[in-house]
Amino acid sequence: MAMNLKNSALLIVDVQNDFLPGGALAVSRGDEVIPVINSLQEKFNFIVATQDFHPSDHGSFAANHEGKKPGEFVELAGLSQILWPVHCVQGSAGAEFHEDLNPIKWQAIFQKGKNPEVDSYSGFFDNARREDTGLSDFLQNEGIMNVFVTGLAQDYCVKYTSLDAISLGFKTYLITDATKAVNLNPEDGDNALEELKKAGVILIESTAILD
Ligand code: VGL
Ligand code: ZN
Repeated sequence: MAMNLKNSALLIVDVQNDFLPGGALAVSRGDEVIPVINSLQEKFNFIVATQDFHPSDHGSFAANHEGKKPGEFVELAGLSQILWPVHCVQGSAGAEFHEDLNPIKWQAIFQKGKNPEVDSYSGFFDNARREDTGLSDFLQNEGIMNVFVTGLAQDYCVKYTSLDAISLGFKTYLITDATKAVNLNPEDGDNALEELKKAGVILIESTAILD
């Protein structure tokens, strides 16, 4: 029996070329989420995508800190910041959504990570929670109460988007076969799922919606 998707939004997090195989910050088998997300899109009337969209001088890039390599840490916006390879630079092909992902029904795209002084994993707020992208108001104004999260990466942007969605009062589902982890440490993806479950995020498989 398929779920009731009234007042529900599908959230597609960062399904961009740089997070897919061959990209600058590739999630292994990240491309496997695309057909699942496209099938899910047929079931939702309300769909929003997020896009990691950095200026080239972004403080999360190791290349912008002399002598630092990806995986090392610096302080950024008063927070401990892991450094990444240069990725999702505004105007680059790596920042574009994968061409197989169907954008036809998207109501909006929320971009994040545009301020060089702070990173932004969640689609709702930057990591220091200083700025709001407007996604929460956008969903609330449309009467959205349930949020179904998909995309990349499970242990970063998907995780923090889901945690913020819960904290903002949305009933929050993570569709586990529509997300993949970058797994800098091999357990990161599994740990993220545990943390999300504890926070109240409901883990489901796409079949709960598609069948
Ligand atoms: C992401 C690392 C850096 C993500 C974005 O989309 O999960 N991860 N920027
Ligand atoms: Zn980023």
